[in-house]
Amino acid sequence: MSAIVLGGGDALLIVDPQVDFLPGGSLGVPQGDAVLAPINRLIDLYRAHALPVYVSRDWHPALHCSFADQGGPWPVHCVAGSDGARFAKALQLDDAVVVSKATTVEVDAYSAFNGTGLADTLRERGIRRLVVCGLATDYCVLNTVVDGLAAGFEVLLAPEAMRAVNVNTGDGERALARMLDAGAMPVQLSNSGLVP
Ligand code: VGL
Ligand code: ZN
Repeated sequence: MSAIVLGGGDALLIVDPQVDFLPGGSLGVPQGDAVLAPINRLIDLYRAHALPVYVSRDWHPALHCSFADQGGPWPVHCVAGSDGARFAKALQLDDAVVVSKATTVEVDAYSAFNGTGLADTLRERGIRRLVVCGLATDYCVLNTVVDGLAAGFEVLLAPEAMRAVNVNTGDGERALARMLDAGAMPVQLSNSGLVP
């Protein structure tokens, strides 16, 4: 299978690769650390083509409505400025564009497009196609992909570079099926780049 040709309209979007979502973190995703090596390969690939890298981060206020102590579904995680909100140290994100999301106390936002202006930012830069990867498949990746497609972007998915929380068994597989259903295309990393 021949590699997908990357060019001017392409960008990489890494969703929430943060310490709290890694094993040992307050909302640790099972095998979440398995995404780090493939994400670094994606970063290298996009940099080699001089293409931009975007990285979103969950960036909650201390009393966020999604936290269990405020009546929400999740343990406290990714409080803005905290150690748990930092990007995984193993990632080479130096020149990535950072998109902070879910920053308001009273609303949660799983999607990197929700309330961030990301769609306009990407359009202004001529970006038409994204590879999306990161954490977690069944929440922030899913919602980011669905919103990105609805906003008119072509979306490629790198399943090897994402992992699911799986609150219910099978959530990750169902999320993947929904993303493909919505029009995303799965890709794999190979020595020659991205292949369908
Ligand atoms: C996420 C649960 C709560 C995610 C964020 O990044 O997928 N999941 N907040
Ligand atoms: Zn969150």
